[in-house]
Amino acid sequence: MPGEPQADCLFCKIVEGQIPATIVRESDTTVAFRDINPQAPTHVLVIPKVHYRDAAALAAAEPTIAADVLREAQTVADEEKLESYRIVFNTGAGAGQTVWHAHAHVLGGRGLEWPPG
Ligand code: D5M
Repeated sequence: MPGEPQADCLFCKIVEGQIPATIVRESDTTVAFRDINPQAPTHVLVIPKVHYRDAAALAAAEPTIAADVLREAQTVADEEKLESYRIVFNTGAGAGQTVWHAHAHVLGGRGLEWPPG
C-alpha cells in the first residue's frame, strides 16, 4: 500500500531504527540524517517517515508531509549555518535517484556549480 513501510526499503529501515544512521533531526513526520557518501561538507538527507517512491508521489499523496520535508530541510540548512546551499530531490533513475524512498538532499559548505551534472 502507498505510504506503508516496505520490507526491502533501506530508508524505511532507518525510520524504524533497524539500521544505524547519524540522525540530526526528527519530527513527527520526518527524519534527517547524514548521507553515508557525502558530496559536500554538509550532506544531509531529509525523508518522510511514510514510504513513497519519490518526491512526486509524496507530493501527490501527502502534500502536507512534502511541505514538512521541505521545512525540515530548510531547518537543517539553518542549523548547519549554510550561507549558500542546495536542496535537491533526485527524481527518477535518469536524474541519479538510487534509493526509492522520497528524500531531499541538503548540500552545502562548498561552492556548488550550476548547472549540476
Ligand atoms: O540518493 C540516495 C543517497 O542515499 C545517496 O547519496 C547515498 C545515500 N545513502 C545510501 N545508503 C545510506 C545509508 N545507509 N545511510 C545514509 N545515507 C545513505 P539518490 O538521490 O537516490 O541517489
